[in-house]
Amino acid sequence: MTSRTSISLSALVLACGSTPQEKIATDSSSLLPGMVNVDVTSAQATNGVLLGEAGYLRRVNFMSSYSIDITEVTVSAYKACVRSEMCTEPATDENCTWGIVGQENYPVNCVTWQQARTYCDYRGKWLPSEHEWEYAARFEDPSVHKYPWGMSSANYNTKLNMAVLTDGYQFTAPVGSYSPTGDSALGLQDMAGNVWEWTSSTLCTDTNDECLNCNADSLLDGGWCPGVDFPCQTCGNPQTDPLLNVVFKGGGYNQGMAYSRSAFHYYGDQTYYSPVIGFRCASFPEEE
Ligand SMILES: [Ca+2]
Ligand SMILES: [Ca+2]
Repeated sequence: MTSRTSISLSALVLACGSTPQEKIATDSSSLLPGMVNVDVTSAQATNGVLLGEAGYLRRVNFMSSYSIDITEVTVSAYKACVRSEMCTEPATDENCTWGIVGQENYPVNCVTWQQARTYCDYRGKWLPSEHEWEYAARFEDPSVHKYPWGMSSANYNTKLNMAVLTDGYQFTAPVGSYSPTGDSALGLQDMAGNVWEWTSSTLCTDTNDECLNCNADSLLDGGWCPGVDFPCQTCGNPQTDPLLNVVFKGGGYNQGMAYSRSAFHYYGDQTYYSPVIGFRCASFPEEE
């Protein structure tokens, strides 16, 4: 049996044909504070971790630890990418945060999936897969983390920005406004509520059994790339099919608690954007 831990990161990078580490090396600003390491040692020791919920459980193996942004990507952070001319400006419809004075520390929203991907690429990172996002939100035992902070929805209006009038914000809130009360076990902020967050994952439906059964062995056979859950071709390739649905996670400011469960996901095609959707990025962990 192949040892997952014996596969070096450099081998993975070669297999994926992309070199996020090289970008990190040439862009010191990507070594920003504000990421946490998601250690997968325990998940590997127990043959993976169950993510999802009843009826939608998936056993997931991660081949390497990774890091993930503590906050949603802010308007201010996104601005640097626009200035570099690598990113394009978000839309400016009603309730979009781009260009609004005083909202630099709000999550950038009204960006398409491709705009989110481009920003993460600019930072030498990647858009997390659904599994990377969900494991980070529910770490380390998903069975006790229905929400990022645990199982209870008590005092929810102090833990996330959602559709209630008593939580202080009708639309988006500055990132971290509900910290530390609503933080995940890893200290991640706004993993429930505020804006939904794009992931790299394509939508796998119940009618697509082959895709749902794309388990750890398939992943090993097909290689593993950061930010990719299912290398199965049956899931489709969003790069070549712009109408393929991709997944976003965590619920938004206009939804209720049911949508903010860490296992829940919704989806849109690559051209979709909304004031209720933003994103955060993942990367390789910083070297010790
Ligand atoms: Ca609210
Ligand atoms: Ca969020």
